[in-house]
Amino acid sequence: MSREDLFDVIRQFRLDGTPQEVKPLGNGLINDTYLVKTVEDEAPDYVLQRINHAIFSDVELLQHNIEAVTRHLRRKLEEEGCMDIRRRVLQFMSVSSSPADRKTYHFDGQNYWRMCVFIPDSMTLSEVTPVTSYDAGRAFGHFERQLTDLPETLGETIPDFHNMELRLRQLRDAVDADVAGRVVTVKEELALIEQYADEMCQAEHLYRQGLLPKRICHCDTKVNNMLFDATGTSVLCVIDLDTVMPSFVFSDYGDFLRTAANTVAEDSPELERIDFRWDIFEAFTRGYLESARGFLTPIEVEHLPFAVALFPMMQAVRFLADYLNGDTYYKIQYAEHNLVRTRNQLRYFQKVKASQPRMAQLLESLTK
Ligand code: GN1
Ligand code: MG
Repeated sequence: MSREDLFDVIRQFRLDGTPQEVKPLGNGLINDTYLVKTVEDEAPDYVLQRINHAIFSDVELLQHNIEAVTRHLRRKLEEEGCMDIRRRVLQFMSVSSSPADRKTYHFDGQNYWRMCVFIPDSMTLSEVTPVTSYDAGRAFGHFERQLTDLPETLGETIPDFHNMELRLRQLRDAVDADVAGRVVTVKEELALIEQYADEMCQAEHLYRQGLLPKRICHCDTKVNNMLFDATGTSVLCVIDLDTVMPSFVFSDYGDFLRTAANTVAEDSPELERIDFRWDIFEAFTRGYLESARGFLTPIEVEHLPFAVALFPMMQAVRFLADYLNGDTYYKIQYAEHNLVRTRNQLRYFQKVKASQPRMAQLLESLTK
């Protein structure tokens, strides 16, 4: 995308200030993100995103969800008398062509785009300490709690996003089709996945029995999806709201620990270095329960150790399916990237499994 093309897109939005410079921002696996700097000191800078339309096929619904959530969070901050609202919740810009319905995305004939205010004096973390992990737990729990009384109904921006039964079906379909001829090379990984397949579908079973609720969750709770203040010590706001939708709370609790409590990055090939960080788990759990225990049901709490195992397994299933499908979903940097990611997640899953009894003990002591 040339600079001129990007400026054409930027001009479609109603902004304060004069856009001056555009440069890539962040390292998400899904959307393309840019920082747009404005000339004036008093005008905000902005974040421009090309929405991955292949993944988020219903952009109307996507932006409906995001607007409903940010509006609700802003209202709560106002009620609390918050003095720093512009740094505590994302604000999406409307396009100039539709002053009446305040549409917050632009379609250029090929791509969908949106812009939000860049939050100044903030930073993202790529790793956590027990201290920041405790803060993150509190913040994600708080985020869920704030949304328990959201007046609007949200749709699923990716239908059945964290439905393990569906993810397993997609993997099995990928095995049957074997379009990239890679199935012969991943027999061991497939066997391990199948060994745990039934156990990993517990949430869907409980849901069908009416024992587990769906709530509004973030569904992509990596630590880099939250902004910390400039000192990196306290959470300002939760970002990347594309996957905010009804799900099981396991999504937020389990997916955070999937990345944060792994001693290495999700795509590290150094399997022997992979371990489960108990200190991170404990700190995050304390923080999360502090915010969330008021609304969680006993069944939800009891299944939190299940959630810690579910997410690396689900991610392994998703990475492996993509590998078998010829790498059409996740951005990759080299041919075996998705396979390396799969093996990493499976090894981490085994480490998590070994710690589950101890997790149950901690939860019991924290919720007594
Ligand atoms: C994707 O957008 P990003 O990179 O934060 C993915 C998550 C995966 C993650 C794995 C919409 O998240 O579900 O857990 O990659 N998001 C979507 O790194 O599929
Ligand atoms: Mg992200």
